[in-house]
Amino acid sequence: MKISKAHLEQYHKEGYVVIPGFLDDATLAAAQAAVCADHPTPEAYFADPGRWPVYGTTQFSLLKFPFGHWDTNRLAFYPDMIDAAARALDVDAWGVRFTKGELWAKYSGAIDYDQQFHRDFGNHTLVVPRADHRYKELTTFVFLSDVEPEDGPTAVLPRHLTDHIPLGINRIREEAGWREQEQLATGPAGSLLMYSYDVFHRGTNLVGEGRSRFMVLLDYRREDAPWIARQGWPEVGNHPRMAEAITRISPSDRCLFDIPPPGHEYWNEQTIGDMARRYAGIDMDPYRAALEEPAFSPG
Ligand SMILES: O=C(O)CCC(=O)C(=O)O
Repeated sequence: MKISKAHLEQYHKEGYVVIPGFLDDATLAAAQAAVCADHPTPEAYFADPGRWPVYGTTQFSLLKFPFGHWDTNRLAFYPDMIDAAARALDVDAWGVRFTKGELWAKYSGAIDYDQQFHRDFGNHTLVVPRADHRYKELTTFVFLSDVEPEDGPTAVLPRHLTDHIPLGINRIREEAGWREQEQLATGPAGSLLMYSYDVFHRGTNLVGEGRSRFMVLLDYRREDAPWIARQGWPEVGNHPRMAEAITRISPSDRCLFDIPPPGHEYWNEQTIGDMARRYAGIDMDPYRAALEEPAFSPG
């Protein structure tokens, strides 16, 4: 589902928005089935939590992109996601960059998932957000399971409560009564949470028996804000799932990883031919066509 103007306005005004029904049913079902390539199903986990000790050693029980299955990886390129990112960041689709992907599973009782309120920019950039919202980063959480209050929803402080706190500060003390004012990002599987990296939020604990939460977290920035980064994509360049993604996605989606668009001077007969050798099955025709038509410009 394309996000609406009202969703975008809420994202800009309060720094976050939850959009129920964002994923279409088929994409959601395929992604839910694919999660077990990387994490145990709730049935498998709760049948024998001791078999999965990693979930008891850290609350960051997540896998970084690329994940173990195309059906979770492809969420990063879901057309309505790229549309949402482009509109939130005020660029066209060719101008969006992908900065982080995480597939995060949480199971109640494994560990305490409670967090302090923080703004994400602390480990997303070495500089600070701008108060006029230029060069924003967009964080998204794609809900692959229903998230009710007892399922550890992300808790957010709407921007109007915290805008007076200088943007050099990325943690706030708990005793100030913030928890009474937090909003819980709940929603059914298929929902999307969007928030900005200057918004205070925190992870909450899963309470109750046998609860679990599965999320895909995808972050995006504008092409002209290279100081925002979480993952260096070449580092996973030899991962077979990365090669699969680069092969399958469109030229504009490849720009998400800073691969030059068709028509860029990087492309010549040699680089086009050797890309086809590196990525068996990749369609390099758009790059070849742009060689023959130098006036081509993306978008
Ligand atoms: O998992 C969540 O709901 C929030 C996590 C978070 O904010 C973080 O780890 O920085």
